[in-house]
Amino acid sequence: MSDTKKVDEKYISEENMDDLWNVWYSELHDGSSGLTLKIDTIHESTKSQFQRIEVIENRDFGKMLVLYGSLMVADNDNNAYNEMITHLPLFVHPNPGEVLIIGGGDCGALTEVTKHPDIKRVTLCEIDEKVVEISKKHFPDLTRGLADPRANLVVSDGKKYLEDSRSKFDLVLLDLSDPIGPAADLFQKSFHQTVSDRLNDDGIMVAQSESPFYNQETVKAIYSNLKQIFPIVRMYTCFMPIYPSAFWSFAFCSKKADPLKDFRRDKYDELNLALQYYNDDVHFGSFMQPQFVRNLIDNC
Ligand code: SPD
Repeated sequence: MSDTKKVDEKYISEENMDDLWNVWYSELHDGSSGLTLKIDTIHESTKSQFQRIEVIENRDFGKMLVLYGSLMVADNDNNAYNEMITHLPLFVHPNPGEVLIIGGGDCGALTEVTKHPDIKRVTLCEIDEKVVEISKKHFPDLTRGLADPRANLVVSDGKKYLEDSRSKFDLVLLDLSDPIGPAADLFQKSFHQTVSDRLNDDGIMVAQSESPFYNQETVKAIYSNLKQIFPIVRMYTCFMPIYPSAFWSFAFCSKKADPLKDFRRDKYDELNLALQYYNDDVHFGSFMQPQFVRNLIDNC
């Protein structure tokens, strides 16, 4: 007599098919640790002339932009980075009129800059047009600033753009991906010197400077180079859960203004911006570093 076994109905019932979705994003930070997120939806998976581009969605972080397998920005985790790279120097520079952003194709930093009414022009120089195009489609809040009449989008290699340009800027923001791939040259000393040459006498440059936990050799090299170019170089940090170690750094580099002495409280109070991360306490607190970070940058 044959013995017929019933196959588990859980796996053949159509209404349960969604529960079987089990697709994960894993980003390794140093080859043995990293961040893993369950993907609810894959919105884009494509390749530009420069890199792979993905837009994926996770329950906690919302839509996320991934370039070459590295998380760049998320609907629910972008305020810290975008507000800190922009508002902090904008509330230090005495009169920021001309702002240049190199990289930043998701346009989050550009949109923050446009919240300052005194800015005359904000130029975004992004090498990969497809990043801007995909960001416009999936991140309408981040890209809102592109519609501002003061926004000027240039699709070009940032290095070439600055080398060919005779323009001078008050503030240059290096809103770069990582020191690999299309942005690698923009982390080098020769490029930082080019930026310094294009800054006005009271100019400020802010560069994203990676994780002080995972990228220690990179951090040391960046700060050692910057200190040879700018009279004032200070690290500040923020909390960014989607980036390696959730602890991210920026190099504040200035020809004159000191972020700890020249905070424009009057302008900060006047604008009274509705922000999520940056405020007057965070302005000062973000320059206070734990000892292991001081050890990296103090004597380099
Ligand atoms: N490993 C990810 C580092 C990303 C830093 N910059 C992101 C730029 C987004 N505008």
